[in-house]
Amino acid sequence: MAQAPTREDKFSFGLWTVGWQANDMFGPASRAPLDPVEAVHRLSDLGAWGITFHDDDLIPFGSADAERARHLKRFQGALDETGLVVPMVTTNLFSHPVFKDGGLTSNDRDVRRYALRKVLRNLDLAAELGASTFVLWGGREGSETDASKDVHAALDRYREGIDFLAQYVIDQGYGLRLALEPKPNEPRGDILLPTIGHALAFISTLDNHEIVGVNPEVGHEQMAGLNIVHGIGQALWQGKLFHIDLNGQRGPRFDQDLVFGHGDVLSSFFLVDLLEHGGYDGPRHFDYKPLRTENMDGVWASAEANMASYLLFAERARAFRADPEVQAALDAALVPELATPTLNEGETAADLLADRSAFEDFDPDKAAERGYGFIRLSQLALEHLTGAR
Ligand code: GLT
Ligand code: MN
Ligand code: MN
Repeated sequence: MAQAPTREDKFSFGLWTVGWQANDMFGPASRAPLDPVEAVHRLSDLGAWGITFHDDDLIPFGSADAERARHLKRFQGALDETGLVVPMVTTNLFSHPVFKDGGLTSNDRDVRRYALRKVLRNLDLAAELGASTFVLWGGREGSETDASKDVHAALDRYREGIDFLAQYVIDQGYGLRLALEPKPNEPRGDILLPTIGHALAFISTLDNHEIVGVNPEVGHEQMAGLNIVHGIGQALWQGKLFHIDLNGQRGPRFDQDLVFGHGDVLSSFFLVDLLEHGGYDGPRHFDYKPLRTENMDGVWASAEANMASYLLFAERARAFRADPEVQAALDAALVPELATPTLNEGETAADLLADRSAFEDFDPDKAAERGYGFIRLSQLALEHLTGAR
């Protein structure tokens, strides 16, 4: 059994996760609506630290001002009672049919202006609630047919929109950073900024790139057949991992949003190892969908399962790293040697050319004889993961 989660673990959940009523393409909801106030209390009781939401999760789309204030007051009351925090807020630019061709990159300029207004209003709310991250998932930014979207212009508009929003955050003095969430497809046939790599490249073109990073989702990279551990590794390396959506996925297929650890187990283990030992101290945010087969008991069991999975992997990762046999295997595999720069300090091309040991006297055939021992290392990880060690 995993230890019980505490606030120090920084576990957070989207209101839309436990609140998902399980309506899918083939059938209507299988669960009743969940009151956000109850979600706050239940998550707090389970040991979570934070709750996140889209504007429309909390305040039904089109609510009048008084109605909006009433929803916010009730929610704030629940936060005050429990001590749960709101580390992240995001805007729904995908549900209402007005966004059927996107928000920030809709071909319709009026829709783009409306989308910016919707986000601005929500940025004010995020700042008011003390959030530090503002996520932008562009689920509808994309196309089904290449005839319909001028990608060059769409990226211009995307950049214009994100830079404008970031500038607003700076001008208002809000302590917020923006985090773009990549996804390859679904609901659009193809979504712009489909992977972590695309998003990082896009961010580097922004005027306000300092306050824009990524919010990668485990399953989204796996839908694209990519290695989430490498993706997160690069986001960390570039100082751009502002937030993360943890969940499970079994390979390239529809977005499953399984409980964390219920997809690719080995990858989940190495991901937790990276987050715990790679310098990430942000929220451990779960973005999953409780299975449609579950009633509310199952919903809360699934919330618990996400946190328990994470803690189990973290404990196993600690044991893996502390094991002297693992340390010896890492050394034998030269894993630590990769941290040594390839060139000596100040070494020039002339110096390298003059170093006969690097080329003339180097025997590639001999060097190729070495085995790296990666299988042994991998098996040691598996043994720790399965509790055999
Ligand atoms: C939606 C999507 C998620 C995003 C959410 C934030 S909304 O549920 O599937 O991956 O993180 O907009
Ligand atoms: Mn997500
Ligand atoms: Mn998803």
